Amino acid sequence: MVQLLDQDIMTREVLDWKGVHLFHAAISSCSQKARVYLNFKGINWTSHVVEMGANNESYYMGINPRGLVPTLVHDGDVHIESNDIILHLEEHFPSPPMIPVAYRGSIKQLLRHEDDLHLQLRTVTFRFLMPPTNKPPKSQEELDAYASSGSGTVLGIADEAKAREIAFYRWFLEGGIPEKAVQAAVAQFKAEFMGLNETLRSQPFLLGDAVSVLDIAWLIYAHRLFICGYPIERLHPSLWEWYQRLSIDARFKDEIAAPHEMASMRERLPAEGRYDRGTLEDVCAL
Ligand SMILES: N[C@@H](CCC(=O)N[C@@H](CS)C(=O)NCC(=O)O)C(=O)O
Repeated sequence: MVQLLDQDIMTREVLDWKGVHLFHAAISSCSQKARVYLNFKGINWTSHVVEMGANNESYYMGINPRGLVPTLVHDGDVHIESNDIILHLEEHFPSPPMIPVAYRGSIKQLLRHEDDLHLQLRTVTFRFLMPPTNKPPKSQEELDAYASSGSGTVLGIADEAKAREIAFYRWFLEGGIPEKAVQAAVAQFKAEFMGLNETLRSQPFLLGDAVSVLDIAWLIYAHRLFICGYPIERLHPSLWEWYQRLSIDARFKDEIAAPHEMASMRERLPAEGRYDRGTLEDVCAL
């Protein structure tokens, strides 16, 4: 669990907050995951929307030293990392349970495996979904400011996650995301999706007969890949059936479809020129 220590937090006002507060952004996949989970649990929470850009300003960097969303403030304790946020809430709000008893020992590892692909998800997103622009998403000056803002520590230790973030955004200052990185990311998702598809051939949900936190986590990824142009239906029919079944459930639908800019994106991509350098299927030879 990543519950920050006092010394990690510079925006001190949150330490006095009572109840469940979530800092999140509409189109952020990790925020979607946390919101879907909150919907399933029926937990009352206070929303703090973080506009992209404001996540690197000093107020938010003082709450989350990585400058990433989501962040949970629960009765004055600050938790980062979407999967850890979910696991923390599951401990405090056990009903209805969203981790089958048989998986209580392994769920952390299963979720970590999903989170390990987060930068790959962002790679595919920036390549196929973001509006075309010649301006890098973050300038060198912005990256320098990011490097030195916030406490710089997580759990009291100098945080290495920032370096990964900076390396990702430096790609855009050096000519864009390398095509090889896009292809490698999609290949990793394909391998994962093949495994999930196999599981879903014999059971309705990833951990058995009931929806679990693992379904939430992977559905968000499957949705993002789908709107980027990944052919789930053609390559992974059981995964597609699961995705179709779950994504019409209001607890998912309201979070993954609500932001209009995302909802209609798959349809708008060709007209916006996103496919001028090839569709995901072309680029990744799927
Ligand atoms: N492993 C982290 C990843 C968090 C993350 O990368 N969040 C993205 C949105 S999904 C973000 O805040 N991006 C802002 C940025 O790149 O500046 C988690 O699960 O919470």
